[in-house]
Amino acid sequence: MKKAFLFAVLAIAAQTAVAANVAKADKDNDGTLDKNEAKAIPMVAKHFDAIDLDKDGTVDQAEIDAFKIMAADKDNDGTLDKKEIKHKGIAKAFDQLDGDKDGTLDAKEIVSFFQKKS
Ligand SMILES: [Ca+2]
Ligand SMILES: [Ca+2]
Ligand SMILES: [Ca+2]
Ligand SMILES: [Ca+2]
Repeated sequence: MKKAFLFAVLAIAAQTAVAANVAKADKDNDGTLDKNEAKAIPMVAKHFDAIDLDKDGTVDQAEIDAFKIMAADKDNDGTLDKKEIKHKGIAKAFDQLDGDKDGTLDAKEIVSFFQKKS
């Protein structure tokens, strides 16, 4: 029990840290980071084009969260199958998120998970 609790706390702390970074870097407070604003977060600046899934030239929190989840793509095929997903909320919502019912989640399907939440 104790261990599970600690993991939950750590997970929340990690999420809050990035959320705070995005808010801080978002100089014009429009809820997204453009390339200039993203320079404040090296991880985001480095992977900007990969993170910007809808190619609107800005990245938002949901896109950044989805990008981090995609790091679990062990076989690098660009999608996550049920075995690769470690995120409990996504694993639970897998069938709803899998819009094209191909049995895997791509970054766009994962982004919708975070967009629904916020
Ligand atoms: Ca902005
Ligand atoms: Ca975008
Ligand atoms: Ca995969
Ligand atoms: Ca799918």
